[in-house]
Amino acid sequence: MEKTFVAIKPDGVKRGLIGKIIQRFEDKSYKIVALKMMNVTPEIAAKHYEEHYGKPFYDKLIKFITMGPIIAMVVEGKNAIKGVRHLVGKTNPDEADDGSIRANFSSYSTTNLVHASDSPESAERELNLYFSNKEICDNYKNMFEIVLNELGEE
Ligand code: FUP
Repeated sequence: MEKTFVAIKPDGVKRGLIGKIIQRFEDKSYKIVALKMMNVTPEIAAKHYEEHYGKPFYDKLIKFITMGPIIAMVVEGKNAIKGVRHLVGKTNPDEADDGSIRANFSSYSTTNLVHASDSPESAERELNLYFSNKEICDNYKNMFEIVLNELGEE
């Protein structure tokens, strides 16, 4: 099963949307295998967003992600990296698919609620930036897996 890194950004936490956002991933069959609330330090923020260093929106992005706690998560499931990105929607909520989290809950590219890894390489890097191996609890099956196992599917 594929693992991806997801964060509910400070706007999602402050707006009381933690439960609603997590529900979207669970509804779709994905399994939460690690979860914590934390403040992002400037050092972690710089590592997380190093690909954007020097871009016009970089300073605001770092200010925003460090301005209050986030919910950091590892989400697991079949094709989870692509699937979670699809549920989250495009960076600019005005261009995000109807029904996606960003389309439903935001109108701004800066305060777009959720981060989700965009490739297997990013998932690996971001997961290791925010979590240690012992914080990953993937030793349980959710209901989707239990039913699929009964059918003989992985
Ligand atoms: P995404 O993968 O959809 O989170 O988007 P990017 O990695 O391209 O951008 C990371 C974050 O930078 C976005 F979530 C918000 C911020 N950003 C802006 O504020 N303005 C932009 O034009 C692009 C990105």
